[in-house]
Amino acid sequence: MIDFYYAPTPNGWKVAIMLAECDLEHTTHLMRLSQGDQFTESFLAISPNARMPAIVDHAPGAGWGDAPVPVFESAAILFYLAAKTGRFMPPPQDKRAMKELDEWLFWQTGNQGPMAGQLSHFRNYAPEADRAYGLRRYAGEYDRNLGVLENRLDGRSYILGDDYSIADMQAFPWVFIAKPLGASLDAFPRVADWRARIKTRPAVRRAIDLFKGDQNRGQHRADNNDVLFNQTAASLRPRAQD
Ligand SMILES: N[C@@H](CCC(=O)N[C@@H](CS)C(=O)NCC(=O)O)C(=O)O
Repeated sequence: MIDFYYAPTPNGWKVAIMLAECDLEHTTHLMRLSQGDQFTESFLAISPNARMPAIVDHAPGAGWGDAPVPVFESAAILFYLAAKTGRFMPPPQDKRAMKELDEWLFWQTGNQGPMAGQLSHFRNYAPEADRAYGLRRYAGEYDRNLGVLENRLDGRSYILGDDYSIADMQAFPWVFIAKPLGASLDAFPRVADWRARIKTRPAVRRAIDLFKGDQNRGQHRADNNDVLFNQTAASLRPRAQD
């Protein structure tokens, strides 16, 4: 059994997609990020970066010992679940394909994800007066990353080639919401086709609908919520669970 710590955001969807694709038995724990669930002592023990998604696998299987396995960071979770199930990753003996999987998981984690996240921040949550430069900078970086993906999809149906993999699950959610981020996919036809192919998968539909009503659609912002925004190291002082 797997405990899944989740909020309905693009980063949460990545793992929700994989759990649904693999039909893995799990319990979803909805996190109220605007109220500080990410800073409770019990959650920080699982995810020291105070971010969801995270999982705890209570039946990790051969080679892991008896203790439950906690995993934080979406790419690490997807990789862990792919290795556990043997699904949505290349055969481990194909070293070149595995190297490419690593590259695209790291690319998303270090580039597309944070740039899109900052674009969303400056578009939806930053104080009005402080928006302009950040919006310009991260809209440009988001666009640049769409260009990287467009080039990669030249001659490929999916990021690693013919087969849909965890690299696609990792990158899809931030492309899925291009329109609300103020971006158009018109200049990126391969990305648009790839997005359309992935969007129709039943597991993906289920994942992006999970706790949809609990999305932060601009109601918790930097000017009205000092738990989710304006964080510093002091934010990491564990709070009691309520
Ligand atoms: N690189 C991380 C990013 C995770 C992340 O930024 N999660 C956000 C929600 S989308 C979060 O938990 N935010 C809580 C907070 O900012 O306090 C991953 O891919 O897992």
